[in-house]
Amino acid sequence: MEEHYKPLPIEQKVQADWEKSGVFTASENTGKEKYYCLSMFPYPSGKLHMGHVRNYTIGDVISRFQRMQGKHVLQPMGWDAFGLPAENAAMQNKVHPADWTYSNIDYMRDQLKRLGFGYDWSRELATCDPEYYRWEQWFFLRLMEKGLVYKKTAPVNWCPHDQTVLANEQVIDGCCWRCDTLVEKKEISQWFLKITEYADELLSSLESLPGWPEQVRTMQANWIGRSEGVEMDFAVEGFDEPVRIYTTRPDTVMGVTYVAVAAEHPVAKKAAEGNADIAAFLESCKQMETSEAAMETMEKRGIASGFTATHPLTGEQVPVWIANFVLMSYGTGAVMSVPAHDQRDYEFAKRYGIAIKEVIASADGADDSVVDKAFTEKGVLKNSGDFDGLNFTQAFDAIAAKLADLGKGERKTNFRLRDWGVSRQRYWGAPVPVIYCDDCGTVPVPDDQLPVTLPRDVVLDGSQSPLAAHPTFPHADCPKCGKPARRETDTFDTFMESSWYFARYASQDCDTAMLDSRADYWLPVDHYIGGIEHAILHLLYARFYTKLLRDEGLIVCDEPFKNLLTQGMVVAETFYQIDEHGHKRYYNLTQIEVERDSKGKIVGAKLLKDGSPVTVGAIEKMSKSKNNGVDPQVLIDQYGADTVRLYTMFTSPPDQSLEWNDAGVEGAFRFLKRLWRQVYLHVETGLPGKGLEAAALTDGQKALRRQLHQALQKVTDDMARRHTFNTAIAANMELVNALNKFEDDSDNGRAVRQETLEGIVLMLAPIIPHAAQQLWQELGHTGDIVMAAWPTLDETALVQDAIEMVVQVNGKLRGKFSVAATESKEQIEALVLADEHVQRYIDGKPVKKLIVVPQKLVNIVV
Ligand code: ANZ
Ligand code: ZN
Repeated sequence: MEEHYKPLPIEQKVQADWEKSGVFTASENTGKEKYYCLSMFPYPSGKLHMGHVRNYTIGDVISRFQRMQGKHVLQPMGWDAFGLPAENAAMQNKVHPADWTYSNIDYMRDQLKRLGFGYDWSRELATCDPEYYRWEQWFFLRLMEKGLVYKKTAPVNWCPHDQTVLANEQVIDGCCWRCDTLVEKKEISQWFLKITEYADELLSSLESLPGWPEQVRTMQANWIGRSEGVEMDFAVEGFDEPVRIYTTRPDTVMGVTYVAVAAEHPVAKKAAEGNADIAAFLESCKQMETSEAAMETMEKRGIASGFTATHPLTGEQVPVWIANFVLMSYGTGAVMSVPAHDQRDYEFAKRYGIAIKEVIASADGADDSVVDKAFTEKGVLKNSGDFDGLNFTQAFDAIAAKLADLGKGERKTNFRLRDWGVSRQRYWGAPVPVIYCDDCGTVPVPDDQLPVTLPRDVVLDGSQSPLAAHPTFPHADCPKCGKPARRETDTFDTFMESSWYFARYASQDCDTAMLDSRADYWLPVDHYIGGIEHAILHLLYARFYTKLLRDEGLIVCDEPFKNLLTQGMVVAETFYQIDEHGHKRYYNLTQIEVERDSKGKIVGAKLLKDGSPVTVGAIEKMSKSKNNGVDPQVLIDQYGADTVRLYTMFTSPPDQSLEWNDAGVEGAFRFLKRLWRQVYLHVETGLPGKGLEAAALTDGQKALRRQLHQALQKVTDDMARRHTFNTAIAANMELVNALNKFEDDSDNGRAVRQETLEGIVLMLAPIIPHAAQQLWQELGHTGDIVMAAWPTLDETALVQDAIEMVVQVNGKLRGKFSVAATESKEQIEALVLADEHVQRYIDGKPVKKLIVVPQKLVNIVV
């Protein structure tokens, strides 16, 4: 055996062995329990960053651990390969998006292999491959047949100078990133998927996911935003149709003092005719941001429409206002306003001098005065005629029934969730497979003409939609009547591809169908690992797609991901100088020299190139913009993959943020060297000839075995249930320390050392698979540790037969004592009192009190 740990040749050799034996190629073996472990696939941006390394190490550790548990494991990998950065790179570097993407994939695939991740590479897929997106197009047409897709106009960011649609990230401070022209909102016709049809199920089946973090389920539930309420009609003079409002508080209906409508509401439009002030107000609402965060904080403004509405229950006339906080896209685009019990309505009423009428009293004597703010709690009705005295639920039911009787309203459930707009006016995406014919209308591309592939020869200059501007792509013959027609030039949102890739891995090579029976074998994914930034959209769309695939009869499961682990961010210090324009200029750790105090904390920094002082900024997520990334490749080259894997798993539990620390990497490397040395010293003197003789174990041997099996018990739980790989590693570090002090070269001693080393190597194999493989063989095993079984717990080793107890006399520590674990309290008392040493301290005085705390201490008071 080599005396020193040399990671690079070992890793190369071990990886070549895996490649040759194909251990990670998964088939559909029905004899064993399957385990599908999946990490979110990367966007092929160029090279791996530390966040990827962490994410994929977690997934690999879980996969390898489950394999050692005897499961039949699938762990695939692929590429989320469509998207805007490829188009930007194409413009900057004059390289085709396809070439850029595929060469990035090649580079990053090598990096993943270099890290030793146990992927089944035979199932690799890239979403920009026509063989992948053809099935997405095919499925879209199935949804179209079912009426689950439709077209409607929706606003986009539009640059009037470049005549192009901009993605949100291409709008910088309201201007076009390319030419700085002020961006406008433009309404264009786009494709939508009816996710709202599944809103109820997407919400209710969250309950079937106990393996998801509570926080993520809450985020999903809030995003779906189910609310139960009532819709009711307020007749408005001069309109044939009454104004229908939506409220979740019908119990407050007697406190309505005005009605408010959105700027896009028909009543608002009509009011603006011939009224310049109202028209100007409506115009100013157009520039408004509609994000929820912006809505919360913006100034509530409005204007009286001049119309009045009739209260459906009292017949009273109330004014109709146009208000910027009422959204046309939610509910009915109109609300009944109850300033006494809604804070927003309250502020609005105060500002514009509108009446406030209190109708809810506190049910539990709390302060319900409406003096400087609304009383928004649910309570008991007052000033509400026949409804007085009812509580919220009673009032809800009574008022809903009354409105229904009068034909003026009904119960209604609403969702905050909107339908999913999937059209993008970009090049690097899957084409929407539709043709427009003047005679036949919107015609789907026939299945046998799929995939509709992207043309390669496009002009990418950012000034127009490349597909629309292509000389031939937009021209197609109508599949129905054969006349010249127009091809759709929108492409799909890239979330479309990432919503079903996990299923396709199961049937990756199937060229006759989107999925085959293998999908049912592998799905659902047993463990899904990825960033918290995907907690809402990606996961929601993937869940939605799963239900769509199920309803199309392609799979049977209802939910795609049984367990979910959301990894924390990788964060690091930032370093900057302020330049002559007052802007922060960030420097990478490699460009500066840091000064640390005795505890290792950074206290100062200067620039390497000129020694000028650098400010140490906040600790932030590693990112390009803060220039605080650490290139994993540099570390892999220097220390090897096992050290990088060990470091990322040891530094913090996977769901918490990992604060980068170079010294920690060095520490991880030193540990591997120590472990190597222990095996080396053991192996060099010849492997033990005999197994251990249990009956003849000494106390020291028993103690080491106990520590080993206690560690095994803990590590198994850490790996399987808690996913705290950091504490699993720490337990093994302690074992290595214990071995360092274990100087027993008897036959039994050597056998115990062999057992301990094997235990450590097996327990760490999921984390440091290359070193583990080599050490496993040095310890005398021939097979591949990838397929080795997880060590079995020896319960008898856990039994402690001698316990160290502390003896105190009058509160002072007077000695330590080794007693048999089976000894009774009385026996211990007798033993202690008979001890010479203790006798000296008792000094012939009568014993007033003697307390035995089992397994810990004996306290004597004299
Ligand atoms: C009267 C009322 C009285 C309300 C009261 C609340 C408290 P969720 O739970 O989110 O569904 N609302 C309805 N449509 C709206 C729209 N298009 N834009 C802005 N606000 C709208 O919220 C429903 C509540 O939000 C409704 O109940 C309505 O105000 C408002 F003491 O009606 B409420
Ligand atoms: Zn036609």
